[in-house]
Amino acid sequence: MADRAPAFPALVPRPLAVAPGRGVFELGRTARIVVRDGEARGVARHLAELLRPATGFRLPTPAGRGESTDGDVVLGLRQGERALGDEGYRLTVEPAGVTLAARTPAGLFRGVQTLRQLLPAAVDAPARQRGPWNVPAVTIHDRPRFAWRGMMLDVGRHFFAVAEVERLVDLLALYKLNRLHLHLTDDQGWRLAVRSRPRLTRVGAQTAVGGGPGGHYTQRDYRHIVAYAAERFVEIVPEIDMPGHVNAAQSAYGELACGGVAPAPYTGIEVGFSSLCIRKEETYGFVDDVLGEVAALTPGRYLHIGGDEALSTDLDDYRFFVQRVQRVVRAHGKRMLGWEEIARAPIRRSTLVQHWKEPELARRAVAAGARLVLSPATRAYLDMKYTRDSELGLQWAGTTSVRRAYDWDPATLIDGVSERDVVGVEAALWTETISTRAGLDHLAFPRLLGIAEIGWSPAEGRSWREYRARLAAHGPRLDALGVGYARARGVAWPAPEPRAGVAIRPERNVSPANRVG
Ligand code: TNX
Repeated sequence: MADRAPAFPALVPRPLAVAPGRGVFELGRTARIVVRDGEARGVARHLAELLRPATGFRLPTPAGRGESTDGDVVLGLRQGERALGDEGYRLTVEPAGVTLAARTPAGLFRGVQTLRQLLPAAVDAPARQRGPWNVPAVTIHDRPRFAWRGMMLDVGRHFFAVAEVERLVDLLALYKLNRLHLHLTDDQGWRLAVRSRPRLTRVGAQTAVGGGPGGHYTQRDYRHIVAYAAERFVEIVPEIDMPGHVNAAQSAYGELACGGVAPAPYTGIEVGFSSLCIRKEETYGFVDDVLGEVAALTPGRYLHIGGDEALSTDLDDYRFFVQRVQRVVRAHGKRMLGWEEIARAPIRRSTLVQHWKEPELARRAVAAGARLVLSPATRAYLDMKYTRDSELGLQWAGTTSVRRAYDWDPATLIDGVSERDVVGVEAALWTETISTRAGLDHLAFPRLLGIAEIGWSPAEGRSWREYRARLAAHGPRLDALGVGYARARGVAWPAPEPRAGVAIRPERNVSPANRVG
């Protein structure tokens, strides 16, 4: 895939190695998705479900040692192939059939996304489309550069319903992202039910930025999101932001404030004014109850304790708090993760630190032996405006074009921080200025694709010139999926095509989301 080559294959993220073959595979009406190992059955079913609506094919998923025949897609696990790693795969497309091999179901799942992206974009439409469903022959070897490839969604400032979150999980999966960090609590709202402290949501969830109605996830809702994500090999990372950003919690339980008086709900967008009462023992009963329930609900390995912008917490108190909470997280069997400010406190080597602004704090974390998740606000904050005249978004870290979100490298971002200090990258979508799917789509897409590629693809060979041609080819796919991405300048987006067989009047092809941007 040299710079001058056409954007084939238009895969995002760019795979490690692509070798074009001879001829074309056509996915036909009688194709089957044959599974060689029971463990891979779920992935085969998932692939069939992805392809059925647009193709209209049955795509049965027979298990067992069954022979495959011409025209089938075959999924198999090869535990022995160490070179494929935990998420890598090898995809072979020949005129006679498709073979996908990986060491793990997760690897097969990542490979399925590649096959999906090799098919015409219309395969991602929700209703029957005209074929043919051709894939040029190719062999792809692939594995990720970083283990942590995430996105954060702030459901505290504005609440996003379960269906919206799960739709986002589907989109993360398409681009091989594997973490969804949910910022569940902030000054403006507490969004997860906690059985031992029912007022957190009964009172603390009723507000949002701008005074909207708020909302929250029941524990059942949250479990549903976790399971939905797990089926797509996405790990949910829950964040309970402390000791700052706690106005909603204190509005429900006044004893969490040093003065013991519950503040009024907050619907503005200032930060840094609230703090838990650090030297009160009750505070730690609260922390233990909340983190205990969140840990029990979360099969993932990490609990994010926030720790950012605790501007009204005294520094010694802050250090004391972080150390104490670190013990609570461990006692509940999880690894702690926090925003970069936690590097001001003594932290364990196993703690992860999320860089967003200060290089010095990233260096301090590394000096303590901890590793970093990189979310530089000037690159990976999806809530920054694209340009000065963007309607949505903030601007405190500058404007972030599609190019700027793409054109950086984790190994050279921060002096004194090298590749081995970095577990990966995470895009962050704060929601002060958005409350709808359309707003989310507009800010996240297409910039999220760039972050996904930075997390997955090797640095060598990545260039904006080559990437933007591949990115353009994702416009029709995002259109087919109903994603209202920003058709930002600098990318030669193909004209949106009316969907064959769906409707004649163009208005009916355009979801409300597409009208933004
Ligand atoms: C900073 S980044 C914050 C958030 C805001 C965001 C807006 C970080 C850890 N804290 O509270 O929502 O800026 O871009």
